[in-house]
Amino acid sequence: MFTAYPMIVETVARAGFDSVTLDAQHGFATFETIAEGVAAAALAGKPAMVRLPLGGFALGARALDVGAAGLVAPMIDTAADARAFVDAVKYPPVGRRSWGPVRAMGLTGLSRDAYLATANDLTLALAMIETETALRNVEEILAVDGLDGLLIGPNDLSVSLSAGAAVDPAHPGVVAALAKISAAAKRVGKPVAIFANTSAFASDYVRRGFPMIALGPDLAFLSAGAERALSDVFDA
Ligand code: 3PY
Ligand code: MG
Repeated sequence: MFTAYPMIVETVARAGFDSVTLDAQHGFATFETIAEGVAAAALAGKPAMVRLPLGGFALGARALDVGAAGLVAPMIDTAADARAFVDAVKYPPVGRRSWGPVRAMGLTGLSRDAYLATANDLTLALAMIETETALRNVEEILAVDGLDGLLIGPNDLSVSLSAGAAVDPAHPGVVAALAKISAAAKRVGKPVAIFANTSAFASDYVRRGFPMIALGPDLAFLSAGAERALSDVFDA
């Protein structure tokens, strides 16, 4: 979600999605609005994920502390990038996450010991694969212990594969990459999610078997609803 205003997060969370993702890379999410957004999603009974800014792993650990259910790290190009991400957001022995999940314990109702024992499994760390370099290194990235899965960014991937010529998630190189990434992830038993710009792309990704699809952004829902409301009045 681009907007991080709690009422909008709650409204989208109530629309039937399994979870919402607050975007601190391109959207307006900050630590304060992540804290509010996680609570707003919880009111709707839904988990909230957070997409981090580039290299913003410290924000990721703080987002988990206030109850985010998972994190999406953009532009992970190498196993070392993935390792740095995991180090910041998973507790030992997997990573080096620092202790302080006061709000997360409140939201989950877990005691300190229970939270420490389960947090690494209960919180998702997903690495975005969205460059030609990441595509080349996808097997090494997937092999990083503690990394739970991948999320494909087809827009950036198309920009990278076309050497900056186009933003086109239907680019043949991107379509070929979907199969390559999915096959590599299947071999190690990790899930692959994907971002869909439109419902048509999302339907295609459902047909291709992606278990998790990030459909959005919320501003597109708002503008589609506004346009339809107007056309229902004047074009009917
Ligand atoms: C991409 O497609 O590049 C994304 O990051 C989706 O948000
Ligand atoms: Mg991207």
